[in-house]
Amino acid sequence: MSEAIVSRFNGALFIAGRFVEGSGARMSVKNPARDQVIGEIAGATPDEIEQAVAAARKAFRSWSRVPAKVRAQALHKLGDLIAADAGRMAEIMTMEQGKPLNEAKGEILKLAEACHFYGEEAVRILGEIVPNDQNGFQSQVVREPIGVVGAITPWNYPAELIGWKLCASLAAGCAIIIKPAELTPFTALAIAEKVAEAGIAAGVVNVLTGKGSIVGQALVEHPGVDKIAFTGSSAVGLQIQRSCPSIKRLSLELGGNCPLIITASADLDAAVKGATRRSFRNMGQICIAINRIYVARPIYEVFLENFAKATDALSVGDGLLRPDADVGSMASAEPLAKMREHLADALDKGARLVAGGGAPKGEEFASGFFFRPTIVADCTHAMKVMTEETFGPLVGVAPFDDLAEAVSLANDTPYGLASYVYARDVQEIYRLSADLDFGNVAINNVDAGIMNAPYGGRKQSGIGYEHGREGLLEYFNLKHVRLYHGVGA
Ligand code: TXE
Repeated sequence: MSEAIVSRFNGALFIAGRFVEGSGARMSVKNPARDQVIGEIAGATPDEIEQAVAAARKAFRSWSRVPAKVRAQALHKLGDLIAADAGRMAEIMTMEQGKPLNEAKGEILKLAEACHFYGEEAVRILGEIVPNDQNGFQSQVVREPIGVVGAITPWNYPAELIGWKLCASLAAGCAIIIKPAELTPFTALAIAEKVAEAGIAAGVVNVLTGKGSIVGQALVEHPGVDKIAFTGSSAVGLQIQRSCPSIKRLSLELGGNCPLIITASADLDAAVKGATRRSFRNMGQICIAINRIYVARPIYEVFLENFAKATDALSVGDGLLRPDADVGSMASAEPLAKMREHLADALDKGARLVAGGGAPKGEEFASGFFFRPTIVADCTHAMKVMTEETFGPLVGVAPFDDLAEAVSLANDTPYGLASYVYARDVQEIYRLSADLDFGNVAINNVDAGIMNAPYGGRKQSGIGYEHGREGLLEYFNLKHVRLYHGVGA
């Protein structure tokens, strides 16, 4: 059954409201848990890219004039359709990405939530009347949709990372061309199918599959694309920023290397629970995953012991066969190789292995990209695990002696996306929330990104915001209208 649900998307592009068969070179798509080919995509050709841009430009002219209430209704309908089909869409995601089915379903439901959130926000886009410099004048500041958005997305959250861009575009009155990651194109095409079912006008949403360096880059360079909304590696983000041939709005949601600080006042059980969840969920393939943990020296060993126990208890499994597994397969061979390299580097430089360290044993794990969630202790910043984005189920732990040292270690990174704290002392909490140089600080919880608050990084972690009202405002231009009405002049 599973094969059939992706094979109908084989070679498909979604242009001007229709699925069309792509004429470009084919690339196969694999189920990483079994290293098995499940389908193929067509790399969009220059001609097909032109067709999508033309369709989006045409659709933008009318969609931007559709009343906000009608756009909101479309978003709510889309959210309902996605939620109603969450089981099947999750299966598609698990097949191409490797995360356990229940987790994939949770992600699809989050996509539906984003539709409803931006459906509500769509009707609350207000302008401003600003105080003016002379009598008889009025200054209106109005928000107008940017135009055509190119959304370039990665494979770790194949639905949500499209969803934030798609929903904000729809709410704002923009048209969008989505270029999903090569590893996870079918989730994107399944979303396009829901867009069509929701009756959203042709061309408002388009999906082009293919290589980032060709199709993604073509969108970056195309004069008909007004904004690029990108999530992915810092290296590609920088490449996009540098290679944009004309002035274009950019939002870049890039990599992270996220610290967790656990002070001596922390609730240790809560800290262990939070650390286990946020280090290993989605096999650590999250830009806001906890990568490194600094623990107050008096509780260092007891934390390590409990953290190792909780980590060893995590279940690993083929996400289709074991929907409720804690973690599944990594998405491909590359992130697994990078994770192994970071582990070997840490061990070579004197780190102590306290949990995991290898692939699980058994038939189920014979051909996928599985690895047991792994903890290394006594780490230093000479080790890659503490300074680079591992993007895998590996976390480094180190002790600290005072809060200033913990802050300085936590901030010692080119990234600035998310940081975490467990502490009960109120002064420690205030000080850490002020001193951590990250766009998100989660204290006594590990949910750094929620739908109604802005989410974005500093330094090499990117520019711009997603989520919340700020995430929507990124899809508008401001226009100042200065009006002379003569009254009171
Ligand atoms: O990302 P890429 P990948 C990090 C993480 C991971 C690494 C590589 O460290 O191991 O990035 O992952 C498209 N012009 N993150 O390879 O290469 C590409 O096709 C335009 C962090 O998936 O950045 C895909 O659609 N587009 C991150 C998208 O960019 C280009 C999430 C992302 O690809 C392009 C994922 C180009 N020249 C990975 N080259 C996070 N912040 O969550 C590639 N692409």
